[in-house]
Amino acid sequence: MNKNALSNSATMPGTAAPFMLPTLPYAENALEPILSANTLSFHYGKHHKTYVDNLNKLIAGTEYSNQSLEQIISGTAGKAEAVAIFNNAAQTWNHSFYWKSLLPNGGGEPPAALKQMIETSFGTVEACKKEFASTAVSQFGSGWAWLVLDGSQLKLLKTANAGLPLTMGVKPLLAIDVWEHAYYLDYQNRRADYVNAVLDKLINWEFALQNASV
Ligand code: MN3
Repeated sequence: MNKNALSNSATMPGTAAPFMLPTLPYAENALEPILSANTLSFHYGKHHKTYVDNLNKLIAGTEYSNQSLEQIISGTAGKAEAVAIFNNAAQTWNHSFYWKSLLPNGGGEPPAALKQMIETSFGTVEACKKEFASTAVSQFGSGWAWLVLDGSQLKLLKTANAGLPLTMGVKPLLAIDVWEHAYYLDYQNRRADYVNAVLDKLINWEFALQNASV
Protein backbone atom coordinates (compact mmCIF):
# COMPACT_ATOMS: atom_id res chain seq x y z
CA MET A 1 0.00 0.00 0.00
CA ASN A 2 1.40 3.33 -1.04
CA LYS A 3 0.50 5.70 1.78
CA ASN A 4 1.23 8.71 -0.39
CA ALA A 5 -1.28 7.52 -2.92
CA LEU A 6 -3.89 7.59 -0.20
CA SER A 7 -3.23 11.08 1.03
CA ASN A 8 -2.05 12.91 -2.06
CA SER A 9 -5.25 13.77 -3.76
CA ALA A 10 -6.61 16.20 -1.20
CA THR A 11 -10.09 15.09 -2.13
CA MET A 12 -11.16 14.15 1.35
CA PRO A 13 -10.19 15.38 4.77
CA GLY A 14 -8.73 12.61 6.90
CA THR A 15 -11.60 12.82 9.34
CA ALA A 16 -13.58 9.91 10.66
CA ALA A 17 -17.29 9.13 10.50
CA PRO A 18 -19.83 10.39 10.05
CA PHE A 19 -18.59 11.24 6.58
CA MET A 20 -20.12 14.18 4.76
CA LEU A 21 -21.04 14.47 1.11
CA PRO A 22 -18.33 16.90 -0.08
CA THR A 23 -19.47 20.08 -1.76
CA LEU A 24 -19.58 19.80 -5.54
CA PRO A 25 -16.73 22.03 -6.80
CA TYR A 26 -19.08 23.80 -9.28
CA ALA A 27 -22.79 24.30 -9.86
CA GLU A 28 -24.82 21.31 -11.06
CA ASN A 29 -25.37 23.01 -14.43
CA ALA A 30 -21.73 24.09 -14.83
CA LEU A 31 -20.73 21.10 -16.97
CA GLU A 32 -23.46 21.64 -19.56
CA PRO A 33 -23.84 20.87 -22.39
CA ILE A 34 -21.40 17.96 -21.93
CA LEU A 35 -23.07 16.70 -18.74
CA SER A 36 -26.53 18.01 -17.92
CA ALA A 37 -27.69 19.41 -14.59
CA ASN A 38 -30.14 16.50 -14.57
CA THR A 39 -27.27 14.00 -14.70
CA LEU A 40 -25.36 15.80 -11.94
CA SER A 41 -28.47 16.11 -9.83
CA PHE A 42 -28.90 12.33 -9.82
CA HIS A 43 -25.24 11.37 -9.91
CA TYR A 44 -24.07 13.72 -7.14
CA GLY A 45 -27.28 14.30 -5.22
CA LYS A 46 -28.54 10.71 -5.25
CA HIS A 47 -25.82 8.18 -6.18
CA HIS A 48 -22.86 9.81 -4.43
CA LYS A 49 -24.97 10.80 -1.43
CA THR A 50 -26.29 7.24 -1.08
CA TYR A 51 -22.76 5.81 -0.97
CA VAL A 52 -21.88 8.26 1.83
CA ASP A 53 -25.10 7.56 3.75
CA ASN A 54 -24.72 3.79 3.39
CA LEU A 55 -21.08 3.95 4.50
CA ASN A 56 -22.06 5.83 7.65
CA LYS A 57 -24.75 3.27 8.45
CA LEU A 58 -22.49 0.29 7.77
CA ILE A 59 -19.58 1.44 9.93
CA ALA A 60 -21.60 2.72 12.88
CA GLY A 61 -20.44 0.84 15.97
CA THR A 62 -17.68 -1.06 14.12
CA GLU A 63 -13.89 -0.87 14.30
CA TYR A 64 -14.04 1.40 11.24
CA SER A 65 -16.12 4.12 12.87
CA ASN A 66 -13.11 6.17 14.00
CA GLN A 67 -10.95 5.64 10.91
CA SER A 68 -10.30 7.91 7.96
CA LEU A 69 -11.91 7.06 4.65
CA GLU A 70 -8.54 5.98 3.26
CA GLN A 71 -7.91 3.74 6.28
CA ILE A 72 -11.31 2.11 5.83
CA ILE A 73 -10.63 1.48 2.13
CA SER A 74 -7.22 -0.09 2.74
CA GLY A 75 -8.50 -2.05 5.75
CA THR A 76 -11.47 -3.61 3.93
CA ALA A 77 -9.99 -4.17 0.44
CA GLY A 78 -10.17 -7.85 -0.45
CA LYS A 79 -12.01 -8.86 2.73
CA ALA A 80 -15.12 -10.85 1.85
CA GLU A 81 -16.80 -10.06 5.18
CA ALA A 82 -16.34 -6.30 4.62
CA VAL A 83 -17.24 -6.04 0.94
CA ALA A 84 -20.22 -3.74 1.48
CA ILE A 85 -18.14 -1.34 3.57
CA PHE A 86 -15.36 -1.40 0.98
CA ASN A 87 -17.77 -0.78 -1.89
CA ASN A 88 -19.43 2.21 -0.25
CA ALA A 89 -16.17 3.67 1.10
CA ALA A 90 -14.43 3.31 -2.26
CA GLN A 91 -17.39 4.75 -4.17
CA THR A 92 -17.49 7.68 -1.74
CA TRP A 93 -13.81 8.33 -2.46
CA ASN A 94 -14.06 7.66 -6.21
CA HIS A 95 -16.87 10.14 -6.74
CA SER A 96 -15.17 12.91 -4.77
CA PHE A 97 -12.12 12.34 -6.98
CA TYR A 98 -14.21 12.20 -10.17
CA TRP A 99 -15.87 15.58 -9.53
CA LYS A 100 -12.42 17.12 -9.19
CA SER A 101 -11.28 15.38 -12.36
CA LEU A 102 -13.83 17.49 -14.25
CA LEU A 103 -13.84 21.24 -14.77
CA PRO A 104 -16.18 23.65 -16.56
CA ASN A 105 -14.31 24.59 -19.75
CA GLY A 106 -11.70 21.93 -19.05
CA GLY A 107 -9.94 19.80 -21.63
CA GLY A 108 -7.61 21.52 -24.05
CA GLU A 109 -3.86 21.62 -23.62
CA PRO A 110 -2.38 20.16 -20.40
CA PRO A 111 -0.04 22.40 -18.39
CA ALA A 112 3.55 22.19 -19.64
CA ALA A 113 4.91 20.01 -16.82
CA LEU A 114 2.13 17.47 -17.27
CA LYS A 115 2.36 17.63 -21.05
CA GLN A 116 6.01 16.65 -20.80
CA MET A 117 5.16 13.65 -18.61
CA ILE A 118 2.40 12.63 -21.02
CA GLU A 119 4.73 12.86 -24.01
CA THR A 120 7.35 10.77 -22.20
CA SER A 121 4.83 8.05 -21.42
CA PHE A 122 2.47 8.12 -24.42
CA GLY A 123 4.27 10.05 -27.18
CA THR A 124 1.58 12.69 -27.61
CA VAL A 125 -1.37 14.13 -25.69
CA GLU A 126 -3.65 12.81 -28.43
CA ALA A 127 -2.25 9.29 -27.97
CA CYS A 128 -2.85 9.55 -24.21
CA LYS A 129 -6.44 10.68 -24.73
CA LYS A 130 -7.03 7.92 -27.27
CA GLU A 131 -5.77 5.28 -24.84
CA PHE A 132 -7.76 6.87 -21.99
CA ALA A 133 -10.91 6.62 -24.14
CA SER A 134 -10.27 3.03 -25.25
CA THR A 135 -9.56 2.03 -21.63
CA ALA A 136 -12.86 3.59 -20.53
CA VAL A 137 -14.88 2.12 -23.38
CA SER A 138 -13.43 -1.38 -22.94
CA GLN A 139 -14.28 -1.66 -19.23
CA PHE A 140 -16.96 -4.36 -19.36
CA GLY A 141 -19.91 -3.26 -17.25
CA SER A 142 -19.67 -0.77 -14.41
CA GLY A 143 -16.36 0.70 -13.36
CA TRP A 144 -13.77 3.41 -13.77
CA ALA A 145 -10.93 4.49 -16.05
CA TRP A 146 -7.90 6.08 -14.41
CA LEU A 147 -4.80 8.02 -15.36
CA VAL A 148 -2.23 7.02 -12.74
CA LEU A 149 1.38 7.62 -11.90
CA ASP A 150 3.34 4.39 -11.43
CA GLY A 151 6.80 5.43 -10.28
CA SER A 152 7.73 8.03 -12.88
CA GLN A 153 5.54 6.49 -15.59
CA LEU A 154 2.02 7.61 -16.47
CA LYS A 155 -0.32 4.72 -17.14
CA LEU A 156 -3.99 4.09 -17.84
CA LEU A 157 -5.93 1.42 -16.06
CA LYS A 158 -9.51 0.38 -15.50
CA THR A 159 -11.23 -0.98 -12.43
CA ALA A 160 -14.56 -2.79 -12.09
CA ASN A 161 -17.39 -1.58 -9.86
CA ALA A 162 -15.89 0.26 -6.85
CA GLY A 163 -12.27 -0.72 -7.54
CA LEU A 164 -9.66 2.02 -7.29
CA PRO A 165 -5.92 2.55 -7.73
CA LEU A 166 -5.35 3.32 -4.03
CA THR A 167 -5.18 -0.40 -3.32
CA MET A 168 -2.78 -1.01 -6.23
CA GLY A 169 0.25 1.00 -5.11
CA VAL A 170 -0.10 3.62 -7.85
CA LYS A 171 -1.08 7.27 -7.55
CA PRO A 172 -4.40 8.26 -9.16
CA LEU A 173 -4.27 11.46 -11.22
CA LEU A 174 -7.66 11.47 -12.99
CA ALA A 175 -10.81 9.35 -13.00
CA ILE A 176 -13.66 8.88 -15.45
CA ASP A 177 -16.77 7.15 -14.12
CA VAL A 178 -18.10 4.66 -16.67
CA TRP A 179 -21.05 3.35 -14.66
CA GLU A 180 -24.13 3.87 -16.82
CA HIS A 181 -25.55 6.32 -14.24
CA ALA A 182 -22.70 8.69 -15.19
CA TYR A 183 -23.86 9.14 -18.78
CA TYR A 184 -27.12 7.36 -19.59
CA LEU A 185 -29.45 10.37 -19.21
CA ASP A 186 -27.33 12.37 -21.68
CA TYR A 187 -25.76 9.74 -23.94
CA GLN A 188 -27.88 6.59 -23.44
CA ASN A 189 -25.71 3.68 -24.64
CA ARG A 190 -23.07 5.87 -26.32
CA ARG A 191 -20.31 5.55 -23.71
CA ALA A 192 -17.60 6.49 -26.22
CA ASP A 193 -19.33 9.81 -26.98
CA TYR A 194 -19.50 10.59 -23.25
CA VAL A 195 -15.85 9.69 -22.65
CA ASN A 196 -14.55 11.62 -25.65
CA ALA A 197 -16.62 14.69 -24.75
CA VAL A 198 -15.28 14.58 -21.19
CA LEU A 199 -11.69 14.28 -22.43
CA ASP A 200 -12.10 17.12 -24.95
CA LYS A 201 -14.18 19.57 -22.91
CA LEU A 202 -14.12 18.79 -19.18
CA ILE A 203 -11.01 16.92 -18.10
CA ASN A 204 -9.09 18.79 -15.41
CA TRP A 205 -5.42 18.52 -16.38
CA GLU A 206 -4.45 20.93 -13.57
CA PHE A 207 -5.90 18.50 -11.03
CA ALA A 208 -3.83 15.70 -12.59
CA LEU A 209 -0.68 17.79 -12.30
CA GLN A 210 -1.46 18.67 -8.67
CA ASN A 211 -1.87 14.98 -7.86
CA ALA A 212 1.33 14.07 -9.71
CA SER A 213 3.27 16.74 -7.84
CA VAL A 214 2.39 15.72 -4.29
MN1 MN3 B 1 -20.94 7.17 -10.40
